[in-house]
Amino acid sequence: MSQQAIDSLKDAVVNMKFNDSPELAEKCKSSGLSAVDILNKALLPALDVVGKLFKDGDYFLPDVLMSVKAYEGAYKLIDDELKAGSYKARGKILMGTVEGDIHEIGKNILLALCQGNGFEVEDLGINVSPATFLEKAKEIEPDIIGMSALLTTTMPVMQKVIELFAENGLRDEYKFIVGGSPVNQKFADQIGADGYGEDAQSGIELIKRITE
Ligand code: B12
Repeated sequence: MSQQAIDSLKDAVVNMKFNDSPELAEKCKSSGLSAVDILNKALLPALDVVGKLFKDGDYFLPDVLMSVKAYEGAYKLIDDELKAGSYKARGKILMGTVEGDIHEIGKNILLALCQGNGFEVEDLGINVSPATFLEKAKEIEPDIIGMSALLTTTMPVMQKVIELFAENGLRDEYKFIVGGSPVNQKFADQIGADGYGEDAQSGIELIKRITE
């Protein structure tokens, strides 16, 4: 029964059935599965499949967004239980799209994966200034600060963020990771970032490596 519920929920997320996913998550719960099980056995493997379909060109952006919507609808139902402490957070991630840039889809997918993997997430949103990164980091003391940029013109802001932390004597308090389609490992090295992720999957693997 519970395996069937898991399979149906996973199928709903992979196949973008966002109207069905909340009810299917509810069914998983009533069949006795814990939030952690629902996350690890259905939602995460589903996002994994979606990520691969996108990478292989079988899914396009609207497909990914609808799958993420299906994921979010189900995730909402287990969020409280996860946050209640039955699942110890693996680390805290502060993330935002840098100043001048309003692209957020990739960042949001990575954040969904972070949440799904049990990380605590603080999303600064889009168009985030270096000062805001600094202010929020001081307040919540994250393990990792993630920055996203989709424009070649906004990539340099990532360096400004790291420099501002350095000027305030806080560079080594945090690990900085960067991503977004124009960003690459070489650029990450140039600006002194601690890591680069090509896509959400490699992003989450990087985050796990850093926090392990
Ligand atoms: C959707 C989109 C928009 C939407 C954004 C909507 C939204 N809510 O995000 C809208 C229409 C608003 C938009 C606006 C603009 N856009 Co636009 N946009 C795109 C488009 C088509 C898709 C971007 C996207 O979401 N990709 C899908 C996601 C899943 O991929 P991703 O963002 O790369 O993220 C993945 C990885 O990079 C990584 N990742 C991302 N962030 C991070 C962070 C970390 C820490 C890690 C580890 C990993 C990671 O993981 C993600 C998941 O796998 C791209 C073209 C393209 N094919 O990329 C152009 C594109 C990025 N846009 C472009 C441009 C020029 C603009 C505009 C300037 C257009 C204009 N003249 O107004 C404005 C800019 C506004 C601004 N100030 O930001 C150019 C950029 C060119 C350049 N090299 O600078 C592109 C490349 C289109 C093009 N070929 O010309 N855009």
